[in-house]
Amino acid sequence: MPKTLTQKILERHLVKGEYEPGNEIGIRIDQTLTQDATGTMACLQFEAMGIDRVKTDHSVSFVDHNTIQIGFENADDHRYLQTVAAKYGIDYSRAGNGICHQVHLERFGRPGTTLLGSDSHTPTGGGIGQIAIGAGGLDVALAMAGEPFYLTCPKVIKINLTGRLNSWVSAKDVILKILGIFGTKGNVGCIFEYSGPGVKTLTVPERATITNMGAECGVTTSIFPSDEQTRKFLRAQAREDDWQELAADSDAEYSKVMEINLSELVPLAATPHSPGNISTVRELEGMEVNQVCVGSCTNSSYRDLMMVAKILKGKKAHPNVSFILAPGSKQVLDMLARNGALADLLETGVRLEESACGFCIGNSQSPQTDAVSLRTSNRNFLARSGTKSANVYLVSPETAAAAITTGKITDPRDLEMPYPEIAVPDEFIIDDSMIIPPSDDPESIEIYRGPNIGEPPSNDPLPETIAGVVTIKVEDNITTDHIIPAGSRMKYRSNVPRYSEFLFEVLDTGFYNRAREIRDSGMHNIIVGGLSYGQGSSREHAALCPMYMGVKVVLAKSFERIHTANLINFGIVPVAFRNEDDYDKIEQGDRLEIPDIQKKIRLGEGQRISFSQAGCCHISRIKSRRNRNEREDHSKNTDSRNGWG
Ligand code: MIC
Ligand code: SF4
Repeated sequence: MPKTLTQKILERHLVKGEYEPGNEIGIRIDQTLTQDATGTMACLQFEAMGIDRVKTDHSVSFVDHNTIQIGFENADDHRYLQTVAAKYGIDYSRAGNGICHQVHLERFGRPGTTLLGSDSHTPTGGGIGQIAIGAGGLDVALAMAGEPFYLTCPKVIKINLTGRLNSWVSAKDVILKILGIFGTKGNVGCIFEYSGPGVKTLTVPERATITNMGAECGVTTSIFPSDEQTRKFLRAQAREDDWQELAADSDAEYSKVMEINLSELVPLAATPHSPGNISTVRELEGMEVNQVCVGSCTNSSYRDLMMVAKILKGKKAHPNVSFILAPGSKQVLDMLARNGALADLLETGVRLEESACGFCIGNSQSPQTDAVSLRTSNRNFLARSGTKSANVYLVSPETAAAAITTGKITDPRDLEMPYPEIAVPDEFIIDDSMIIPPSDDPESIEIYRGPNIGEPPSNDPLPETIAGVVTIKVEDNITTDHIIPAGSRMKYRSNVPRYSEFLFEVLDTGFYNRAREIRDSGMHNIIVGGLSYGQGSSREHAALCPMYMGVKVVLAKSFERIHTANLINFGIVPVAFRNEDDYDKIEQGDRLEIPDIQKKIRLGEGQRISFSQAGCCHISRIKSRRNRNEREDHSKNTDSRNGWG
């Protein structure tokens, strides 16, 4: 029976269930990655399991998100992570060594293995032929403890690549095209598997751009075959021994096939405020630009930064454009420093950030009010840049570079210069000195706990009856950035009570006070959402903080995968409306009762995701707190508490 590449790798790792799309399966995890913003919680959870040493082949703890140290909190977290890594057998990649996905691809990813990461862009590893999946910190902590990772056995969608990219069109345009086709919702439970003659025209870093941003479609992951391009990349990383050839059988069957002719693609952009809003750059050209940010785990490889450096050589950043650059890794920065490209970039007037997530997560370089900001990153959700009024456009490094010199959105095909050719170097500079291996004497390691490290809050058992109030009703496509912002708030990740104060602040600053009052009155908080609730990141704080505030149920039209798992892990029941029109019948402030909830979950036969998807929970409204007229009157009231009390 011919097999897809996904099936081959998953079957080799299967420890529970049968490989059959839609089934719940458990897989063995070979490698894990954590980053600091999700990693402190994951490490606290791992510590609580009382295990001496991680049980994976390889676990790495990266510091890349909270590297701006204003106040003691982030530095305390870094030190905590370093001591945990030393004690429990984890490699520790220090702040400044680079973004977890970029560094993992360069130094650790191995074709044919499984990687679980507490970050939604873990699928970057699919560029090297890994089944690389993003998850919440608790799931990653369990994988570090040797437990299987449970997931819905995915439907495999083949993306058949033909042709070859034209000059000035690059991998970012490929994934933007795919986002334009598949959108950001409705793809839960699928994997994109790349195939076809176009695959061999793409290098590993280009493939990694595509698999990285596949996360925005909501798929479980994306994967490329492992071929001569993969071998070349691994050889240049002095890791050829990690290579193996991997491909789907030529007659494998897929749940769907999508043809993409690379030769037909043109420069594209994702327009505000979703990576799924796709336009051609041509349609946007002429728009004045205030800021251009190059970097992030999507587009900060050697290839991408060399492209920008070569396009800009001898030119200056436009006076109205603030040009920011964050190299993906120390390796990339070393390469640029030694081959002279860094000097070329400095001459343009670039503002250099350290090798880290930087601007991408809004903890630095927030643009001016109403700015147009062009970024090579993967998410342009409302307010994620740190400036709510800013309009962020996601583009390729080529399109970014064009705007840096012209000060306007410019189709890079109009630049009057030959297209720079950037090959994968024969040898990358290998210097792993910022990766600290675990201690040989773990018993001697004392875990450092600064005042910022709190115990993860615990939950009460799920009651038989949920009797609660709809504290907030939100629309479709609510991302975890809406639920709990990152940016300048992220330093409270290890302090759940404090971080919870920022829940939903992008949408409704009254949420926290309402939720606190309802919780303290002994009632449960209920969130009502639309389609694709919980898009975006893997941050479990989008469940952990609501749990702390007494949220017991999220009722939505549909949920995204990682967020569903996080809700369940923290004892919040995700319930899908059986009939989507019921969404319109519920208002903020309504009281709802869900009787026998535990029984209903058991009837779902323990299939945690199918429970919510089946919508098998019957909801009865016991009474509406106000009638519709009162609600309308109330909407004129500016009291942030929304009249509850
Ligand atoms: C993101 O890009 O949104 C993040 C910040 O990397 C998150 C993780 C986090 O919130 O810590 C992600 O993608 O999972
Ligand atoms: Fe970091 Fe941005 Fe990548 Fe998230 S998307 S891991 S914040 S670079």
